[in-house]
Amino acid sequence: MSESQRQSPLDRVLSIEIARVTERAAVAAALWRGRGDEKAADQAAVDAMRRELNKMHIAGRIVIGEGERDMAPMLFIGEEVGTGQGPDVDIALDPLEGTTICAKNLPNALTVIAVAAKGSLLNAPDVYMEKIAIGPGYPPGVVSLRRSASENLTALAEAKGVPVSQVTACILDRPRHAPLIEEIRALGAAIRLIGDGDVAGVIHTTDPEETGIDVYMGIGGAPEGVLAAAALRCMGGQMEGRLQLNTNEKRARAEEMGVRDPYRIYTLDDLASGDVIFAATGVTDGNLLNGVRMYSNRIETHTLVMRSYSRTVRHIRARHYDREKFGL
Ligand code: VTB
Ligand code: MG
Ligand code: MG
Repeated sequence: MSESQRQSPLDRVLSIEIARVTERAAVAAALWRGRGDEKAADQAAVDAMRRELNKMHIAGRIVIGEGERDMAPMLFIGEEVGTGQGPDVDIALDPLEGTTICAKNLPNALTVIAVAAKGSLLNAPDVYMEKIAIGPGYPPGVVSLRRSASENLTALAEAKGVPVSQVTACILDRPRHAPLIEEIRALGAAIRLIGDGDVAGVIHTTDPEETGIDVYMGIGGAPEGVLAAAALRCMGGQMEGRLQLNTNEKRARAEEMGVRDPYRIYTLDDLASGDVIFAATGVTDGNLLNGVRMYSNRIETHTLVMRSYSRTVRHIRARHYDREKFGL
C-alpha cells in the first residue's frame, strides 16, 4: 500500500451511499432500454444521478464528467454536488456509460461513479485517450503504450503461459482502429469488438476466465479512462493512458486543467491515486453485472462497489420493493 493510500482513507460509508446513486441512475436509464432514444436515456440517468448525489453529505466537486465531446446531457466538470456538509471529495462519473448500447438494449451499459480525496483524480477534459489495460497477476510493465500492439500481445501471452492465439484483446469497433485491428489479426491474437462501453471493457480484463478478455486496447474517452483506472485501483491490474490532444483548442483546454505535457503517458496511479471508492450498476445485462430487472412487485439491481484502501470488491444485488420511489 502506498503512502498516499495510507494517509487519507475516505469514510467507508460512502461506498453504500454511492451504490445508491448508481442504482437510481441505472433504474432511470433502464426505463429507456431498447427504445432507440440515447439522449432520453442519458438525460434520465443524469437527472437521477444529480438528484441522488445532492442528498449525500459531502462537499463534492465533479472533476471528470462525460458528455462535452458529443454534447450529450451531463453533470458538468466543476459542478458542486452534495449537501456541502461532509468531506471534500472529487468525483468522476459517467451517468450512463454506453448510451447507444442502452438505446439498442445490447450488453454492458453501466452507470458509473468514482469518489476520491480532493486532488487525486486526473483532471482531464472530455477528449479521447489511448489506453492499454490488463488485470492483476502480471509482472509490472508487461504491456505499455511505449510498445507496439504486437510486442504487447506477445509479452502478455508469454506471461500468461499461452500461445498468442489464445489472447483476446477488447477494442472499440471504430474506423480509427482499423490499423490496430489489422496488426493484431496478422499476429494471430483474437479481438472482441465492442460498440461502446470501454469502462466495462477494462473491468473485464480483471476476470479473463469469466469474460474471455485479457487486455483492453485502443482509443476511447478520457473520462472513461479515469473511471476505469479507479476501478482497477480497487481490483488490481495495470493501465496506461495518453490524452489525444490533436488540436490547439484541446491542448489549451487541457492546459487550463493542469496538463503540462500533452504527450505524457499516465500510469494507473497517475490517473487515480489515494483512496478511491468506485460503484457501477448494470443497466443492460453484461459479462460481470446483470442489468436492471423489473417485476410486478419489485425492481432488482446489480452493483459492483469497491474501495482501493481495503481492496474490497462487493457485489450488491438489491431488491427494491418500493417501486414508487422510482416513479413506477
Ligand atoms: C468510449 C466508449 C463510450 O465513447 O469511451 C467512446 O466507452 C469513445 O468515443 O461508451 P467514440 O464513441 O467517439 O468512439 C462512448 O462510446 C460513449 O461515452
Ligand atoms: Mg455517458
Ligand atoms: Mg461514456
